[in-house]
Amino acid sequence: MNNSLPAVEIPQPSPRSTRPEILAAEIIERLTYRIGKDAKVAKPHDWLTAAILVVRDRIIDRWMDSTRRVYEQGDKRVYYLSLEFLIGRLMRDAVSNLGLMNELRDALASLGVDFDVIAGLEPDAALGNGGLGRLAACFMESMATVDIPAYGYGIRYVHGLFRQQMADGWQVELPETWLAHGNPWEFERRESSYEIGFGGSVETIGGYDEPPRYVWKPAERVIATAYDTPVVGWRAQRVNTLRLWSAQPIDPILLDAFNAGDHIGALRESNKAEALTRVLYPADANPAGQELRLRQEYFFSSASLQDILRRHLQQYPDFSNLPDKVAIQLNDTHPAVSIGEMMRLLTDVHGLEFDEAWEITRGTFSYTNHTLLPEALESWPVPLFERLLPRHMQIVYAINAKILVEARKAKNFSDQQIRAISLIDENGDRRVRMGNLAFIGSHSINGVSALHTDLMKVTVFSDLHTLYPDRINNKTNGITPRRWLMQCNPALTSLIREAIGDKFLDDTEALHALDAFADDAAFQEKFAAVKRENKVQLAHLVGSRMGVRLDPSAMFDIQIKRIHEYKRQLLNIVEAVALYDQIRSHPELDWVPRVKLFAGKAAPSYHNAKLIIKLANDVARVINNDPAVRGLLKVVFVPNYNVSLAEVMVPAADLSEQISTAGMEASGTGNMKFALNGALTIGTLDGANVEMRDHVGAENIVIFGLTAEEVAQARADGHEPRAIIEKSKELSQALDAIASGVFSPDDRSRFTGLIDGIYNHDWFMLTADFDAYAAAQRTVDQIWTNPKSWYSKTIRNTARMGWFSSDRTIRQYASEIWRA
Ligand code: T68
Repeated sequence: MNNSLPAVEIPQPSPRSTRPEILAAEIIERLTYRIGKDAKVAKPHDWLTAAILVVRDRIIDRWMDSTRRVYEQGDKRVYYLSLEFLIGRLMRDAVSNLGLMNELRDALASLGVDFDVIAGLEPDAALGNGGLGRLAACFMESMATVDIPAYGYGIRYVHGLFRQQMADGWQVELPETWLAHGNPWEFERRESSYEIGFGGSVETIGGYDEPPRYVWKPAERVIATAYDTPVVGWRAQRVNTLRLWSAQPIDPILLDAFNAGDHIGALRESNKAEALTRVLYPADANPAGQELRLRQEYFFSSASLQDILRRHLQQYPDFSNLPDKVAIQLNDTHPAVSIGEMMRLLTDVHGLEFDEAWEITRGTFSYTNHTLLPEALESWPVPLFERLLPRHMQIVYAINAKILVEARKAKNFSDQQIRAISLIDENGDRRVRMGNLAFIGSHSINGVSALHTDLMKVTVFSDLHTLYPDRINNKTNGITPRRWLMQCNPALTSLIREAIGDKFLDDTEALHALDAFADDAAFQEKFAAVKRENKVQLAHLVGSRMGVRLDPSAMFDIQIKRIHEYKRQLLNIVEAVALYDQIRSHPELDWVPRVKLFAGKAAPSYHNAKLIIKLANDVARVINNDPAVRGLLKVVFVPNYNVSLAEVMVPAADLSEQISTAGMEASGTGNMKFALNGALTIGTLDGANVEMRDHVGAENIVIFGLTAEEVAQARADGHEPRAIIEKSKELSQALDAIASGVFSPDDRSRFTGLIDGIYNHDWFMLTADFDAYAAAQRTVDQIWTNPKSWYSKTIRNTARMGWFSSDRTIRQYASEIWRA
């Protein structure tokens, strides 16, 4: 605001009407004047864009109002820094949260347009790999819902997570192009641009009788430009901002080079800058060790930090109150370099003393850990870090010196403990440990389920936990009930409203009232009818996409998530093979008809995960073509898993597979989505499954297998898979069938290596859990054959899952970490 301008009366725009006639008129207006199309020739995509523009206008008033309110009230702002936001489609979410669904449907219908058809054309914003990115999206919606002034910061990848195609049962990755038709939700903010440096050197100024000052002279610079997307909370109480950064060159074209005839060279800088935000790294559980990834991490951290500090100085004279007015949450270590960047900006740019800057930094940052897998902990080679970020390297050394002295003095740490907490890993190549940096630079470090948090304290962060015993805390994950119940399962939502009224729409824990209906025969029947209709819809999708016919009266048994050995899709497939064998040997028995559905993407470089996809498809081909098991067993791998596919599969599941090796899945969130939508869970005591059992009751979930403690013990004692396999006839037959090529007659040794891994080390304890898993599946069959019992349990799941709303999670972050 320029305060020297004369005060003029700015006419306020009138609030937008929500009457269908007005909405329809505005849609035509947008179609004509914004898109430049006549209604007679408009394509479905044009209608979608026009409808989004009309919806967007209904958001803007509230957006500005929310922004104004924080400023006027001097509220604390929360910044959620995440390299991933796995959003999916926005249309249904926005319209539903605005309470405009019926009005917009009617408006479009009056124009001869079907809402569901155009909503289905919206591409998924797939700016994330899996659970971590989806959690960030659920949190954004919940922060707006529970009225927390929050900004999400991330990268506007031009290409989100790859499209997965199957070629002869193998995963093939194709580029994803969500921006191809433009993105009507976003606002480009040219004025919010920052310079980001890389490389170069550091100059030291002064240092004799005054403290030295450091000036970083980067060798390369790019511009970060902001794109803002409004995020609407439930009932549109508040609208927050998701700010995604895009990289641009400082000089779009080197004219000298161009004029000298070097047409390609003239664009080199420009291409290099734009490459920075071109594509999402598709590796989920193992960090991508490449330079471009570190550049992405720093680029987005620096832009976000500069933006945050600028906003603070607009409102306050200095940074002394930063921890009272700003909370920055790091979504895993991917943005951890922000801690170094904050220190650099506060000391080198704004002139604070190191110690003062450190207090402010630690008071402002908090960090969420999402994995204990040692191979997934990020670390960067010192030479790379130093070359790209020379000033940050110095800052890392300075922080390290300070902390190590503290640890030796205050806690009398041994050399071994000092080595464990150091920011530099000195075993082998020297590397910067991003987990330790995030921990040391934060006042709060949280895990994402009770079990995961307990394990953090005794594994990865045991020595840091000894040094700072008050920092680690738990925030069990949650899911937004708007997307994962109300929008994806409207029929169930209506049924619940009929039964218990509307309270649960605003307070998911009010679902508890459904408990009273769990054994009500009439309610069970309606609940079953809703499930069946959802299964019919999924069967349609599978039929039209894959040409496979599914029988909706069979049990739909679903495992959908990233493909990873620790998630044990292989356990599920091996059990399917064993079951297939059993059915063939005993056709006279009363088998429960099952459809086993899988979906999920594998990291492109993860060989075994890709082999598991191929195995699922090979097994599916053999089983689905065998008349001996027709009507009893089917296996389907649905390609290209994404948020929109999950929205169809989750409501259609009878059985939810949550079968990771205990101690390895930090939380899981798919487990929560299924149970909320009335599926029974078969699972291990891992991640949030443990707390789900506590909430739904042990009699309403099927738990099997080793506990985390038993897994650790078995590994320590020397787990002997071969001995276990020899004792289990079903398991050894199934493994032999796979290894010998029964499912891969075209290449009999295709799976030999995969199965050898199980015989030789079986790190993921498939053999240890197999018999218990198979027995648990037969328990599931037993329950299924008694529909009364089945629906009594599944209704209780829906009734008791309210606690797993991300609104609850966010309230806990707000009161215990952010103090916002
Ligand atoms: C997941 N982590 C956890 N990581 O596996 C899951 N990693 O248990 C948990 O529920 C979820 O986080 C939310 O807390 C991930 O999804 C990644 O996607 C990832 C991405 C890049 C690098 C490393």
